[in-house]
Amino acid sequence: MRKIPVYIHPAAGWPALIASTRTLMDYKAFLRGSISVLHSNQPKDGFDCPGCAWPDHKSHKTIDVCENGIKVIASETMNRRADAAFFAKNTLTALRGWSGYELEHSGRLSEPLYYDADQDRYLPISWQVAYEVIAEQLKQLDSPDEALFYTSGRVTNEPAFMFQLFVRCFGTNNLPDCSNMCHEPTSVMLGKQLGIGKATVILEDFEQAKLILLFGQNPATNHPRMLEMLAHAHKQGCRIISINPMREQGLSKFRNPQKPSHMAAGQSDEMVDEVIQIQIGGDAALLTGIAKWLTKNGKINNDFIEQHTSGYDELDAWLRQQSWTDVELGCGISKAEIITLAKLVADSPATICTWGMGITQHVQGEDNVAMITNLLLLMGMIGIDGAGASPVRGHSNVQGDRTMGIHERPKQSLLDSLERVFKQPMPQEDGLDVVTGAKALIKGDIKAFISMGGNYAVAAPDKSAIQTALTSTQLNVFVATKLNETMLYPGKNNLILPCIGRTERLITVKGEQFATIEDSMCQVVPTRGRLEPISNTLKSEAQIVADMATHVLGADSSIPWQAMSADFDVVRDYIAQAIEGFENFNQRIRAAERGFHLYHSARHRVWNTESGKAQFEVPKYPITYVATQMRQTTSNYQNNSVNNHTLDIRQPAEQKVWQLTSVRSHDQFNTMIFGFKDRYRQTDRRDVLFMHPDEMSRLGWQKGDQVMVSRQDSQNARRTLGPLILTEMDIAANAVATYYPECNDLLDLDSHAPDSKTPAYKSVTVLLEHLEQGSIATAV
Ligand SMILES: Nc1nc2c(c(=O)[nH]1)N[C@H]1C(S)=C(S)[C@@H](COP(=O)(O)OP(=O)(O)OC[C@H]3O[C@@H](n4cnc5c(=O)[nH]c(N)nc54)[C@H](O)[C@@H]3O)O[C@H]1N2
Ligand SMILES: Nc1nc2c(c(=O)[nH]1)N[C@H]1C(S)=C(S)[C@@H](COP(=O)(O)OP(=O)(O)OC[C@H]3O[C@@H](n4cnc5c(=O)[nH]c(N)nc54)[C@H](O)[C@@H]3O)O[C@H]1N2
Ligand SMILES: [Mo]
Repeated sequence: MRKIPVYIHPAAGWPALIASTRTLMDYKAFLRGSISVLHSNQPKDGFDCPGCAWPDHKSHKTIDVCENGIKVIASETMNRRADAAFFAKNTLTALRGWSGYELEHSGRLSEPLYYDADQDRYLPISWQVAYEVIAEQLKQLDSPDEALFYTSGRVTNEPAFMFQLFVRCFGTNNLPDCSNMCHEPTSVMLGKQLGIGKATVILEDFEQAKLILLFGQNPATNHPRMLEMLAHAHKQGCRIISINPMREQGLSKFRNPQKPSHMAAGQSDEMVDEVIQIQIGGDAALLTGIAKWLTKNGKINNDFIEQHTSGYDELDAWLRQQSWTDVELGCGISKAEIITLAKLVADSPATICTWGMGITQHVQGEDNVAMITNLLLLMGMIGIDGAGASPVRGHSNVQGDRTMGIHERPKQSLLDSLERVFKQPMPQEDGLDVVTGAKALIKGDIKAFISMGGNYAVAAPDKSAIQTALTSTQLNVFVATKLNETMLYPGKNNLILPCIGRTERLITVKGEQFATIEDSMCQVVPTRGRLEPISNTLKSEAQIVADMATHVLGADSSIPWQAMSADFDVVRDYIAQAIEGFENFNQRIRAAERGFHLYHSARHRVWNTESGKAQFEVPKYPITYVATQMRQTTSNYQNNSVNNHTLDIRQPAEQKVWQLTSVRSHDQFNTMIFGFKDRYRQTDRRDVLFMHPDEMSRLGWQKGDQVMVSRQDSQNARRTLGPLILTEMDIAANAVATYYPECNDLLDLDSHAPDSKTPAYKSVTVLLEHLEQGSIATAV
C-alpha cells in the first residue's frame, strides 16, 4: 500500500489560530473582529458565536471560540461594504462571473437595493418603497401558496418566531429551511422513534461516556470546540471510533487553544482510537451487522426493551433476514471487524452515538438515523448518564428556528396554539420544503421568493435550474448580510434588504435588545451584539419582518408587530404562550448566566410517540442500496462497451464508477468561501478530487492529473463537473470526494431521503474520465 502524506500536527492549536488571525487580517476586520472574538459565547454581555451549533462549554471564563468561529466573525465584521458605489462599478452580468470567494469578500451589504434591469445593476431604494413593492407583489398573487419563504439557520429565535407568524398570517406554510438540506432525517426519525427530534445528550454526558461512535462527522473542521470534549473524554478512558470513508486527519490529535499552557508546551491530546473506513452510504449496513451480532448473542438490554420499546420483534425478524454477505457488501467492512466493533458496544456501560452529514445526506439518510437509534435502544442507552443520541447541528440556530415554528410541515399543536394566542386562522395544509419548493420554482408555480438569510440556489442541488427559475418570478427578496450568487438572478422585482448581524448591537426605541438561540443540545442562551452596525441604514431582521407584516397584512392585523420588533421581551412573552417548553421565557432566560435547557421528554424516558414507547424502526431501503446502484451504473457503462470488468465492492477491478461525496473545508462556512486552504487535507485549491493513491495506481493515474466527473441525472441528461485535480487522500476504495458547494450542479432534485427530502449530497454515483496527465500541485 502506498503511503499517503498525512497532516502530522495536532488539530486546532497554533496553526488554527494563525490561520484564523490571518483571516481577520485578510478581511481588514482585525479591530472590529478582535473585539468581537472576546465577546464570543460569553454569557453575560457577549453574543453566541454565529458559527456552528455546538454548545458553549460552561467552564470557560476566557474566550470560547475556535478557528471556525473567528472566520465566521471576520466575515461578518469586515469593514468593506458592498454598497451603492460597489454596485455602480459592477453589473450583475459581470458579478455572475465572480467566484463565491470573490462575492463573499465584496463586503457587507449596507443599504437596501433593487435591481434595475435597464442598467443591469443593483441601485439604492428607500426602505419605505421596498416594503411597498413587497406588499404590492405579494397581494397580487392568486394564492399565498405561490410564495416561498426560505430561512437559513443563522436567524435568532425572536425574528424567526415573527417570520413564521408573518408567513402563516399571510396564509401559507411554505417555510422551507436549511434543515431540509441538513439534519432533517434526524429530526424526522428521532421524532418518530423517541417522540422528540433532538439530541438526547447534554455536554456533561461526554464526560461520562465510555464509548463514542462518531458517524460521518468531521468536527476538526466543522465543530472545532467539540474536539476539546472528545480529547477530554478520551483522556478519561473513553474509546472513540470514527466511522467515515475518510481518515480525517484533524481527528487524530488535538491541541487546546483554550489552554495557553497546553499551547506553549506544545502538548497535544490523542482522540480517535480507530477509524472504520466504511463505504459511502454503508452506515445502515454496518449498523445492521452490529445489531445482528448483539441480538444473536443475547448482548442486548432486555429489561429496557421490554419496559420502554415497541417494534423489537419486527426489527429482530428483519435482522435475521439480512445476510452477512449483504452486510459486508453494503458497508465494505469485514464480518470479523464488525464483530469486534459489536463487542465494544456490548461491553460499554455508556455509549454516545454522535453524527453529522455523513449520515443524513443520503437517500437512506432516514434509515441510517433509524439504525443508530435502534442500536441505542437495543442497549438501553437513552435516559442514562453518559449515553445517548448526539446529532450535531450545523448553523448556530438551525435547531431554534425549527422550535420557533419555521417548518413546512407544522405540528397541529403548533397551529392550534398560534390560533389560540393570536386569534387568527392558520393555514392547515403542509407547505413546500427545499426540494419540492425548488421543483415548484422551476415549474413556474412560485411567483415570489423571500429568503431570511442563506444562499438557496447554491446550497440546493440543481443550482443552474434554480437560478434560471428565479429570473422568472414576480418578486425576489433577500434579507441578508453578504452578497451571494442567489441574489444575482433577479426576478421582475428584486430586492436586497441588508440586516444587522449577530455581532452588532441592536438598539431600538425601547433600548438595547438581546436575542436568544437554541444550541444543538437544547440549551437556550442569550446573545447580545457588541459592535456598532456596519452602517446606520441597516435594520434588524425583526424590524424587517415587522415592517413587511405591517405593509402586507395591513392595519387590520391585530398583532403588535412594531411593538415586538422594538422590544424582544414582547416577542418572548408570545413565544412563552405559543411554544411548548418556553413558559416564563423572559424570567428563565435572565435567571441563569447560560440560559436554560429545554425539557427533553426522552431524556426522562417519557416517549411521546404514537405507541407511547420508544420505537424500533426497520429500514426502508435494502442495506446494499449503494452497492446495487454502483453495479447498475457499472452494467450500463459496460453496455456502452467502455469497460467490461465486474465490480467487487471491496476489491474493485478497473471500474471507473465511483461514489462521490461532498465535504467542507475550514476555509468556508457553507457557501461562504473564506479561502482555498485545507490544512488537514493538505490542499490549497478547491477544484480537487480526493482519491486513495492505491486507486490511482490501479488505474495508472497520478496525483495532479485532471479528471472529469459525470453522471446521468434522473432525466437521463449527462451532467459534468470538472476538470478536477486528483489529490491523494486516505479514503475508502470506490469513494471519491470533492468540495461543496461547487459540485452542486452535478446533483438533481430527485435523489433524496423519502420523507425528509434531504438531498443525497453525500452519495452520488459518478463516472470518472481521465483527461490528461499533469502535475498540478495541490499541496499547501
Ligand atoms: N468550517 C465550517 N464549519 C461548519 C460548516 C462549514 O461549512 N464550514 N458548516 C456547518 C453546517 S451547516 C453543518 S450541517 C455542519 C456539518 O458538519 P459535518 O457533519 O462534519 O459535515 P461534512 O463536512 O459535510 O461531512 C462530514 C463527514 O461525513 C463523511 N462522510 C461522507 N459520506 C459518508 C458516509 O456515507 N458515511 C459516513 N459515516 N461518513 C460519510 C465525510 O468524509 C466527512 O468527514 O458543519 C457546520 N460547521
Ligand atoms: N453538496 C452539498 N450541498 C450542501 C451540503 C453538503 O454537505 N454538500 N450541506 C447542506 C447544508 S448542511 C446546509 S445547512 C446548507 C446551507 O445552506 P444556507 O444556509 O442557505 O447557506 P449559507 O452558505 O450558510 O448562507 C450564507 C448566506 O447567509 C447570509 N447571512 C449570513 N449571516 C446572516 C445573518 O445573520 N442574517 C441574515 N439574514 N443572513 C445572513 C449571507 O448573505 C450569506 O451569503 O447547504 C446544504 N448544501
Ligand atoms: Mo447544515
